[in-house]
Amino acid sequence: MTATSGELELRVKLRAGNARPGCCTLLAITMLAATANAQRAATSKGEPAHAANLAHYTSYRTSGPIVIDGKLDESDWQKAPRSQAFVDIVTGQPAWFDSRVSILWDEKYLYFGFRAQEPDVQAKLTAHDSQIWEDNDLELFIAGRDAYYELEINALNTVYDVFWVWQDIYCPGSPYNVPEWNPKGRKIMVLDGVGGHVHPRGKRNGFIDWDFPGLLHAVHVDGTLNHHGDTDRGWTAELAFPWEGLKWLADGRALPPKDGDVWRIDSSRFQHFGPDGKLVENCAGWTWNRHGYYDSHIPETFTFVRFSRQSVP
Ligand SMILES: [Ca+2]
Ligand SMILES: [Ca+2]
Repeated sequence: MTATSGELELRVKLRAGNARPGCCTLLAITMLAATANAQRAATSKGEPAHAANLAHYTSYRTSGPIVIDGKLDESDWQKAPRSQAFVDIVTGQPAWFDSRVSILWDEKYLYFGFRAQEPDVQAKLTAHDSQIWEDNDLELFIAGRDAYYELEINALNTVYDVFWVWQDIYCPGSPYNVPEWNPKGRKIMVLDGVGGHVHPRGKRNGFIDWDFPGLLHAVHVDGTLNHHGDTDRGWTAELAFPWEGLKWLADGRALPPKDGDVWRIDSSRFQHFGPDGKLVENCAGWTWNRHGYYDSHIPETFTFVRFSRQSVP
């Protein structure tokens, strides 16, 4: 993949001309329209993208320390609710391997713990911010009102992370009119959708050169990495995000959250190899909720994660 004019080409064919001029005073209307358009688009295809069909998850506080070593052997991880098994991103049909996520938190961190069944754990990419989707990976998205964060990780513990800002929020008075989110001279991607789907809100700037401050991450392989002659059980990933790094997505919510605060979060997995170990023609995408399109970047389909101040029951 070559970089031109500071922008990376995307793995998908981008469609031009879909951006709308932004205006902060019309933001609420814009958001409602975007949501309504997304729902209409989904309805016209019979897709369950509306909120009533999305998962709700309760994230509890930890009762003890979480050691970021990739192993989910802390009692809090053992007791924490697990998501439903990820399903096909387009159809909602069951995936051929089991993948689940749990989310915990404490005063300093937001924690993710992934469990991925996998009989042949493999990965090749080792450079930070390389194209992790070319390996089998686990992914997460955390959405705010006008921006969202994306992370991908492979079984070598290599991370790709990007902070995406919707272009329509760049206007006078916007909190994103600051040097940190000025795309000029930055290594960015511009995306209006993935896999032929175009989001009604239009384009967003992806700051690939932004790295989540203070992120801790580790993986554990339950089996042998890149050894095809045996049968593995899978791999787990464990991540800790300092709350401070989520300030751009808080939209006035407290960090750490107050009891009952709700955030929109997604988790997913992309899988290049079938149950027979052979390369599949089209990389499978499995998500917490069905998206209806082969597009991870649809915040309206993200799970409702409610934060509880209770310890894990
Ligand atoms: Ca651990
Ligand atoms: Ca990055």
